[in-house]
Amino acid sequence: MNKIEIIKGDITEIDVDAIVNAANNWLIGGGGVDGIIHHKAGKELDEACKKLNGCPTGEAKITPGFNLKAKYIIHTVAPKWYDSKIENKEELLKNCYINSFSLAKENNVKTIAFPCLGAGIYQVPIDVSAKTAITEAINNTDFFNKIYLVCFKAEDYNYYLKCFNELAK
Ligand code: AR6
Repeated sequence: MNKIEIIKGDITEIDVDAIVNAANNWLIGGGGVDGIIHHKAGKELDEACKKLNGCPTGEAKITPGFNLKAKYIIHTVAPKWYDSKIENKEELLKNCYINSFSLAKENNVKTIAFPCLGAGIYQVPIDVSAKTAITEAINNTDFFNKIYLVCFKAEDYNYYLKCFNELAK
């Protein structure tokens, strides 16, 4: 289990093969972690994203990392938790992790960092976020050398740690 690390901080500062972005369906840089990633990666990322024809919720697309330390950015779109029209939100969130991991494997990514997908503007509850992220990370430890689950807020970090200690027993 030491291949999984819960850390507190800014995902754009981490030295990994790929970071995952909590993007929107249009892959147009928005707010939150997406905004910081687009800002730091530079204009070339905006251009690369325009060519991808968006990304359906739960799926994932890949670009270079451009000015970031990471070689790749994997863009995935979490479900809007507040949207009552979406019925299978938990499955869609799980698919974000499954499809991001699978795209990472196809590109021989060995170290990867995830933010708490959906847990900001899209309002995924922190318990659902932690359980999904940690379960899917545990399911993928064979291929990867390191999986970082990066929490920006102290309260999220504390919750993730608690959940990790329970699930990784
Ligand atoms: N490093 C790591 N995590 C961060 C950082 C950072 N630098 N900044 C924020 N977070 P959010 P979502 C955390 O809102 O909920 C955008 O506008 C944050 O504390 O970035 O999936 C997109 O374009 C939270 O835990 O993404 C979409 O429209 C987590 O990242 C929409 O927001 C995710 O919060 C996606 O919403």
